[in-house]
Amino acid sequence: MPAEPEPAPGAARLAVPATPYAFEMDPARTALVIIDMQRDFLYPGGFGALLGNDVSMLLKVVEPLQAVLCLARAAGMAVIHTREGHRPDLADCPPSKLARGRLDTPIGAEGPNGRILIRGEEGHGIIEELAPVEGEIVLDKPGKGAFFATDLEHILRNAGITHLVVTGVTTEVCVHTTVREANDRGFECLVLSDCVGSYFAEFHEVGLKMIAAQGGIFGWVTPSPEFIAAVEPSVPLSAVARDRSLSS
Ligand code: TIU
Repeated sequence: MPAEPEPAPGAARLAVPATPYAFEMDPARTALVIIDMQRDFLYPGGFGALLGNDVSMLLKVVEPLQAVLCLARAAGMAVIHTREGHRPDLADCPPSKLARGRLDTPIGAEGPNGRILIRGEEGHGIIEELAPVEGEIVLDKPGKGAFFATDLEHILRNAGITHLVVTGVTTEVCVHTTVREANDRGFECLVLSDCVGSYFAEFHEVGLKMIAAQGGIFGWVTPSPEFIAAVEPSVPLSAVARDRSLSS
């Protein structure tokens, strides 16, 4: 395990109030990770809906996440967007995943937003409100965790990233899996409670508790206003204003 890099000269180490205790981070060594904010999970007719879920449950995440993304950009933090999905020939989709749920419209079948969970299709894309901009990483992943069968760890280590602010959907599936994977690799993870969402209110609540329990067994949890209040003072006012106008 490589040693944590020395802080950059003049690096600001911020303390974000969180459960179970303050999350200390340097924005220059922190990435905002946005998990799977794709039409396939948030819109009717996609993979999430075909699994029998009420997709409207996830929409409440969009607005707070937009504010966090805006701030992260202004603060110069690395931004990583992930997308769950597969190659058009399904060569990277395990038969177990394809068969799971005994769906009438399985992964790869035609849906209202194109082929379900297939790269390049309309449904696979990230929703407009959170569209990636130039310079941000878009990471395609075949599994639930963002580290499985991807080059994410390599990308983070090359960029000197040690801390992750994790957002997106769903709390107990792709977010949880990614936080667990990141934690085992030595990354410090802060999950923003109102910027992650689940089709199941109960799983969302318990999923967040699981992360921060036992002294922060997998990481830290806090609502986005706490994160914004802690980071915003370190951002030049002009950068925040410019980014807000770009995102509106
Ligand atoms: N079904 C469900 O809750 N989630 C997924 O299948 N993928 C993600 O969480 N992204």
